[in-house]
Order: sequence, then C-alpha cells, then structure tokens
Amino acid sequence: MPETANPGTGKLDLTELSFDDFKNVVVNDYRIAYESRQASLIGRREVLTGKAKFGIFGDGKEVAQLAMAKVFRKGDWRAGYYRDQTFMFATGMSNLKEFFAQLYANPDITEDPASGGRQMNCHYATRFINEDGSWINQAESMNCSADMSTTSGHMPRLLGLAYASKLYRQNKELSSSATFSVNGNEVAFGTIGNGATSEGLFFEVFNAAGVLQVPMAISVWDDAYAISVPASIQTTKEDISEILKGFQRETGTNGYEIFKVRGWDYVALCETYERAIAVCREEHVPVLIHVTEMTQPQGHSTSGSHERYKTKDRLTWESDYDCLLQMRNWMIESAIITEDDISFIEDEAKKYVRECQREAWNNLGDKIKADIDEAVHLISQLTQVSELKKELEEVCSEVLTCVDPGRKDAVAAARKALRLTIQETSEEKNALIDWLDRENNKNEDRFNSKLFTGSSSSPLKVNVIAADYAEDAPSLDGREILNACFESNFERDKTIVAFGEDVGAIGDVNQGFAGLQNKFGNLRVTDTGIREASIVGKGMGLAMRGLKPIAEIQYVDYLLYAITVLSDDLASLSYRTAGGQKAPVIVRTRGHRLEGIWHSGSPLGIILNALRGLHICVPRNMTQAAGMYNTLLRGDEPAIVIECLNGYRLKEKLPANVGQFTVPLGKAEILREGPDMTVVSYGSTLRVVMDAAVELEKLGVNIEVVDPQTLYPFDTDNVCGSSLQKTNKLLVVDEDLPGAASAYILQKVLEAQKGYYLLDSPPRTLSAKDHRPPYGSDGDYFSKPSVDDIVETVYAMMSESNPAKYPPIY
Ligand SMILES: Cc1ncc(C[n+]2csc(CCOP(=O)(O)OP(=O)(O)O)c2C)c(N)n1
Ligand SMILES: [Mg+2]
Repeated sequence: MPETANPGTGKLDLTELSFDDFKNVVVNDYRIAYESRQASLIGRREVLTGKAKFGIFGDGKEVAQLAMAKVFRKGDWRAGYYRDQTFMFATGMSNLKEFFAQLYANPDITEDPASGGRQMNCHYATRFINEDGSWINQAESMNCSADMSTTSGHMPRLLGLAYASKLYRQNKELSSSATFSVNGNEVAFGTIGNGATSEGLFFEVFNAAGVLQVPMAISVWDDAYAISVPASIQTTKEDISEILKGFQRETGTNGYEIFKVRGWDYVALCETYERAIAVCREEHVPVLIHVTEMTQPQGHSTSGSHERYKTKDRLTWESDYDCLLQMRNWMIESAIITEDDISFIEDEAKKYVRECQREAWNNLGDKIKADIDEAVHLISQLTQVSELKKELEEVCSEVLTCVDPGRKDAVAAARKALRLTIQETSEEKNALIDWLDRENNKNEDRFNSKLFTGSSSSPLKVNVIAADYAEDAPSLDGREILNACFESNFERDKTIVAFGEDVGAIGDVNQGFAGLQNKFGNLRVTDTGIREASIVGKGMGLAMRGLKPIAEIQYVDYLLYAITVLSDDLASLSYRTAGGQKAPVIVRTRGHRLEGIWHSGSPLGIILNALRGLHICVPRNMTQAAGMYNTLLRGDEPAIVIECLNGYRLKEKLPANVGQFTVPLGKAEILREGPDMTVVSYGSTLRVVMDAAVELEKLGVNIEVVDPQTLYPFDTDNVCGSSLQKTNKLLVVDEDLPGAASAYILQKVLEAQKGYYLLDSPPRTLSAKDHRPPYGSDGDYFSKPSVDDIVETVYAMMSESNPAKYPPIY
C-alpha cells in the first residue's frame, strides 16, 4: 500500500504526565478502542442472526478517533457520520449500552438518547434541549449534532456550527450568551468518508469555510473505498488532501491548515490533532486532517462482504495494518504494557461488551414481553366468553411463539382478536379495546411524535397581537414595511442575524434589509457567496447554538439547490432526535409570478412534500409577511416564508406596531364573503382572484375568497370547510403545477375538514401549466391562472349546476 502520510516521531507531549500516567492514558485509550471493536463484531453478528435490522460500524477507524477525542472539549461540537462510535465512547457522549439500544431500535430515549430508536445504529446525537424545549448549557457540555445517513449531508450544518463561534467571538453584543459559547473558543469537528468528499456539498462547504475563517476541523476517514468503489473512481489523484492543497493558507491569505496522517499511527495522530486543533481553536482557521490508510475489517456494512471487490493483497494489507493491531504492537514494543496484561484487558473488554449487549437486548425484550403478556392475558379473558375460543387461542399461541417479537406483534394480536369477534360484545372485549387505545397512544408517541419541538415556545403558541394603524398611517412600498419590521426586531433581539446573496451591502435584491447592515454591522446583516446549501446549513448551525438566523434564498427557484439540507437535515431534526434537538431557522425567500422560467417559481408541491417539519408560510402581501416574521422570530421552530415577488413595490399601510404584531400560523382569513362558491388561494394568485371576484359580480356570481396564509399548518379552524357549508362549491386556485399544492389543499378540505359531504358539484383546481412559466407578459398570461381563467372557471361551475340562470359565456 502507498506510503503517503508523515510518520509520527514516536513522541507524545508528556510535559504534564509521569510515565505511569502516560501508560495509563494509552492503555485506557486502547481499552476504549478494543471495546469499540468488540461492539462492531458483536453488532454485526446480531444483525446476521436477525436480532437487528442493519449494521454499520466504526471498525478500522478507532485509533484516529481516540486522538480526536483528546482535543475535544466542553462547548465543542461534532457533525459527523456513521463511523464515529469510538470517538463518541472516548468523549463520553455515548456508551456501549446506548450503542446496542440503538442497534435494537429501542424507542425509549433514556435507552437511546440519540434517536429514541428512530435512526439506524451509529447515528449519534446528544440531547441539547430539555423536555420543555429550553436549551441546556451547551458551553458546559460536549455537543453532537444529529447524524444522518446521507453522505456529506451534514457538511452545511457543520459550517453553521463553526460560524456560530465566529459570531460569538467577534460580536461583542453576544458576550452575555455564556451558556452557548465562551468567547467563541469552540471548535466544530466534522468527519466524512473519503468517498463522500466527492459530493458537491463537501466542496461547497470547504470553500465557504476557507472564506469565512471559522473554527471548523474536518477529518476525512480515508479507507480508499466507498462501499465497492475505489479511490481511483472517486477522487482526482486518489488523494483528497493533495488536490485541496490550493486551499493551504499562506502569508497574507486566508485558507486552511492541511494535515495528513496515517490512521494506524497512534502517536502521529495524537500529535497531529494537538497541533491542528490548537490553530483552529485559537486563530479560527479551518483545518483539514486527512487520515489515510484506514481499514474496514468487516467490510462496509452488514449488507455485503468486501471480499467481493477487494484484492487479496488489499485484504492482507488491511489485516496487517489494522489500527488496533498496530497500536497493540507499538504498546508492547514501547514497554507500555506486556503481552499478558494486554490479553487480560482484551478478555475483560470482551466480557464487558457482551454484558452491555445482553443488558440492552433484555431491557427492550422485557418491555416487549410485558406488552405481549398483557395482550395475551386480555385475549385469554375474551376467550372465556367468546364463541371463537379456538381461533382466539391460536392468536395467543401465535404471538407467544413468535421469534424475536416486537411491540407490533402484541398490537397486531389484539387487532386480530377484535376482527375475529366482530359480532360479539362483552366487557372482556371492551377491556381489550381500552388496552389497544392506550397502546396506540403510547406507540404514537414512540414512533410518530416530535415532528416539531412543540414546546411552550412554539410559534403556534405565540401571543396573537393585531396590527395597529394610526389614523394617518403612511402608505409605503411593501419592501419598506418589511424593512421596518426587520429593523424593529433586530433592535429588540441581538441574537437575530440575516444573511444570503446580496443581503448585506445592498440589503437584498428587493431592499427588505436596506440600510440595516449600516445600522447593525456586517456580522448581523451579511452577504454570502452563491451557495444555497451552505446558507441553509449556516442557518441550521447558528440556530442550534442559540442564535436566531434568517437565512435568505434569493428566489424560491433556487431553493432546489438547498433542498437536501432543508429536507434531510432541517425538516427531520426534531423528529429524528425524538425531540432532543432543534434548529429554529427562518428561511426567507420570494417567488410566485414575475418573469421567466427561473424567476416565477411557485413549487409549493415540492416544498410541502419535502419539508414536513417546517412551517410553510405563503403571505399574500408584505404586511402579512411581517406579521409572520414577528411570530416566527418569537418562536423556536423552523419555517420558510415565501414572499410575493411582484409585491415589493405595491403600497401597503404601515402598522404602528410593525415589529410587534403577529400573524398566527394555521389561521385562514376570509378576504371576501360571498354565497356562491368558496375559492381558496394563497400568495400572488390571491390578488388575481380578488380581481376576478369583481368581474364575476358583474355576471351575478359572488364568491367567497379564503386565504389559508400558511399551508403547513393548514387552516386549523376549518374556515374552508365552514365556508363550504354556505357555498357548497369549491375551487382551489394556485400557480403551482396541476395536482401539486392544489391537490394537497383538496385533501385537507375534502378529507380532513370533511368538505366532501358539503359539495353539490365536483370540486375543481385551477393551477399553472405542466411546464415552467415562459418569459414575458404573454408567457405569464398563457401559463398561469389569469383573471379571465378564474372568471370562466368559476362561471362554468355555476353554469353547470344552473344553466338556466348562468348560460354559457361562449
Ligand atoms: C447521498 C448519498 N448517496 C449514497 C449513499 C449510499 N452510501 C452509503 S455509504 C456509501 C459509501 C461512503 O463511502 P465513504 O464516504 O468513503 O465512507 P466509508 O463508508 O468508506 O467510511 C454510500 C455510497 C448515501 N448514504 N447517501
Ligand atoms: Mg471510505
């Protein structure tokens, strides 16, 4: 195998340690790594024998993680991937019992605090909010942001976690935020596999951190493979640190410090991490630590065997250069420990890991067994009074003989018993139904809860304050209303920051932030490079560390460049940690009709489908938008606000309390009353609908126009459904694709609000065409709903139900 890295000098910094202390440290490190290896070996066996679904482990990566753990301090952050169990054990952020609890998908957060059984094994997270949603003292704890399975998906978040340190250090107004940071001395540690460095997110974030000069330490665990695909197909020159050399800082430039070290060389690793993290922490210089010559003793995961694609030579090299074996040999050669003593430690470690595994297995198994016993007991009681004794006994015996049963087996048995006894009534059956109800509630909480934090600080619970208008309230451009709203909030709350492309110097392309950088400084109102994924990731990292970011995506059309971060990471964060983490970032963007294929987007269907876990706000004008910002900036859940791109220069009255009034989320408004038809619309099409309403009146048709204001949550007071009680006719108008957001609205109104039963004619949707909107006013007219289209659609529906009164127009 190639000799690529700088060999260690064989020295560790011993200034503070006696030789005995030093030996103890090294031996303890080895024990942690050895236990971690045992966990990987046993974990794989548990999967292969059917006790767990899937396994991916950190074997072959242990020793570097010991070195990384030595320089990881309280207040620091990790954003990493599924190979980091040794690091998590060495820092104490996780332990073996939790490792196995997660492998077995234990939904109890006291057993698997990272995800409450929701994530695959080795997907780590610490809980940094309390049960009530309040923050823990992050400066006093070690912090791990929640892992994901997507390779490189965590990189944008890593940037944000590091950027928070920069803001805490440089913005003196934040010095009172000591529970989040001590003068920005915290490092954000990232880990990534060599293969995942091929992803765009890696390169985007790598560049951004070099520009920003943030304390971000990226370790690349390089085992020369990404599942079966070798480095030759992944990386130019097969060497990531080699090709990133241009990022090395030089005198007078920004940039990185880049290190390369072998993954089996304990001494060199400890030295390297010591040096790298010192410069990163003190000077806020990002560092890359490229750890080469790592191995995969058991292959990539439990899904296949690496003997299929690695050569014999490679496999032999991997077993010779196994980092544990190398560390062991070095310890014996350096007289740190004898062969006998190390064997003893290994035997003890094996026993201990087994114990942890059994405890985790029994712990979950006992609870499942208790559920099954209860279900069987209740079904047996029912058997006593039922005509279907034999069938019910079979249900019991089936569930009792089930191999490795789960909670679903107890519930499924009860449901089957109830199906069988469909014709019977008895107290025993009622008892079973009650039990099933209780179990359903518990399982709802175990498996379906915490899409949002739902704490007392939820934006859904923010006080509703109406907009207040002075008699002589001035009429301003919409953008000026927003500007006044932002200014007031920035004055009120020093933790609010806004950033995005052109947000700083010119105050965004539509001037919502105009003048605010001058007033609040460029740490609070900030330009960024063109990197949408990083903008959202930055927002996430800042929000996780107690700041209130408004992350701006210039046009909603460019949201797709950030959709992976928004969907995989931000939207799933609360759910995938079972409420252990939150990132209340506000994504500000603008869209709907204007001009051209990439400046008229209204992809609400995409957003609704990809971003459950964010509040989705579609204000019809800038005053409503301001009220939504006022709500969201006082809440603790993430949201996206899509402003109307064609509304910035329309006049609106300035509320006297422009920075205080709140628009509640999920509350629909009736903009115009009318008995003939309910027309639901949102965003820019509302103005078109209102114009159409005037035309329709001339034809003797009076429509009721409902603005849901937010699509998620959607009309929680059933305003649409109630309106249908009066009109019995429903039209949904938007400018998304046919069958996209309008289909979602139909589902809400017809199914959830039971509107179906109120209809006396088929419901309709009127949306844009299947293609993107062409450039120019004619393009707009012929591809998005126009006043004429709306008038004719409404009128046709009226005509259909009463042709005598409403003869066809043409
Ligand atoms: C975005 C994405 N693409 C593909 C995958 C499937 N996948 C999972 S792990 C992996 C290989 C990763 O290799 P590397 O980054 O070198 O890390 P290693 O597993 O070797 O430590 C792939 C392709 C994924 N999880 N996410
Ligand atoms: Mg790899």
